[in-house]
Amino acid sequence: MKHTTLTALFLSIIFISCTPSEKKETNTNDAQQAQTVTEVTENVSITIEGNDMMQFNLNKIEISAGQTVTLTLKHVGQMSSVAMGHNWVLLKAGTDKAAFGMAAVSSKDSGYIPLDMKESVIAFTPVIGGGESATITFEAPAAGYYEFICSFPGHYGIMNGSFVVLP
Ligand SMILES: [Cu+2]
Repeated sequence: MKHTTLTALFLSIIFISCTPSEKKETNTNDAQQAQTVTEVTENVSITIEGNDMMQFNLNKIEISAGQTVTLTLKHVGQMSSVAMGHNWVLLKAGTDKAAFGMAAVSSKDSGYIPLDMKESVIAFTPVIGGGESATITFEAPAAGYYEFICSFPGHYGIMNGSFVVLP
């Protein structure tokens, strides 16, 4: 009887002492996996869609500093680039997006990128219509908070979002 109790106690000690080390192993594996993912994602691909309802399907994009971004803008609607054109414009931090959007109205010839505000732009796609897509590649700007818009006349108020670059 006493012997059985001792055996049970001994077994449970083994069990208890095993449990933490198993957990540790799992954590190590997690850390290794996370590290592997970080190494692989020096390049990041993002697809953002615009539609005939004047909407982007994303209002936030998050990437990491140092990444090379391949961004595809896809117009999933059917309307033409004249009636419901979309572009994707990443603005430098601190840019007044309303001022940019209003200046863009009279900049049709330059793809609705106002030439006198071009220094406020980090990256941009051409204007596309329904069924079209455009892909651009650019280096992630410094860690921080940025905004993106569609600068087609009248769209920036609805078609905008945050672009976060993690350190
Ligand atoms: Cu648009």
